Formats: sequence, structure tokens, C-alpha cells
Amino acid sequence: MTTVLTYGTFDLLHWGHIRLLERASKLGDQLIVGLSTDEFNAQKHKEAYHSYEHRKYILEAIRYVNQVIPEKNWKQKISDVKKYHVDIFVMGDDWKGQFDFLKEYCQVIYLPRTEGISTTKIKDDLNFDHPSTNSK
Ligand code: C2G
Repeated sequence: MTTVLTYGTFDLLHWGHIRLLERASKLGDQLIVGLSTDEFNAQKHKEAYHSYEHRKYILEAIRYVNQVIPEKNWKQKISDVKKYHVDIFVMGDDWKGQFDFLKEYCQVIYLPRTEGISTTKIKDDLNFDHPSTNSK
């Protein structure tokens, strides 16, 4: 049983997130997602539109995701890898190199980030006061 672990906020879930989860899940038999809590998002200077409970509910409905655990701080990854007997840690390559310290405990893979979509882009594109949407 190969266990894969990844982390993120996964707010306003989009196809870039799904592609990450799909590819991560195909690296093993089960995928665990460490979902950033609202409190931890504040530490990441992020404010999610959906609450932690709603983002968890959404992620648990995805066929590629087997389990969702709370990501409460930057320091829990090593203990999570040990606790869940993780074989492969996966992140998008915007994080390349940031988690290489985990190589002592498991395989670390950075997958190419999906270009052209992001939660920030969605918010900007939907913000009708944004100049780019007024240029029609
Ligand atoms: N991602 C992607 N392509 C996008 C957007 C996101 O591959 N267009 C990936 C990111 O690289 C990340 C995952 O989807 O691996 C989740 O992205 P976010 O929700 O933005 O997570 P982030 O804020 O980067 O939090 O401890 C790690 C942090 O919790 C990661």
C-alpha cells in the first residue's frame, strides 16, 4: 500500500487543483490531503472564500482523495509523514525545493503547476470592478 500526501488550501476548487490531486493519486494507492485550516491560512496570509469545513466537504467528494486531515502549521509535515506511513510527498512545483527536508523520510515529488488558472485569477476575473473586465 503506497500512501501519497499533499497539502494545500484548495479554495474555490478548480481544474488546476483537480489535475494536481489526480496526478498525485496515481502515484500510489491512497492520497491524503493536508487541508490548511482557516487559522493556518491567516499565517499564510491567505483568506479562503470557503471555510475549512466546506473545503473539506468538497475535497472528500473527489474520487482521487481518500482522506483529509487538517494542516494547522508549517511544522507538522514530518510527524504527519510518520503518523500516516507516507511513501510519497507531492506538491506543485511552485514549491520546488521547499520541502526537500522530507527526503529523509519519504520520496518528494514536485509536479508541474497547471498554468492559466488559479484561485486568485478566478477572484480577479469575477471582480467586475477590475479594469480588465471593463475593457469590453
Ligand atoms: N496547484 C497547481 N496548479 C494550479 C494551482 C495550484 O498545481 N494552477 C497546486 C499547488 O502547487 C499546490 C496545490 O495545487 O500543490 C494546492 O494549491 P493551494 O491551494 O494554492 O495551496 P498552497 O496555498 O500552495 O498551500 O504546506 C503547503 C501549503 O499548505 C500549500
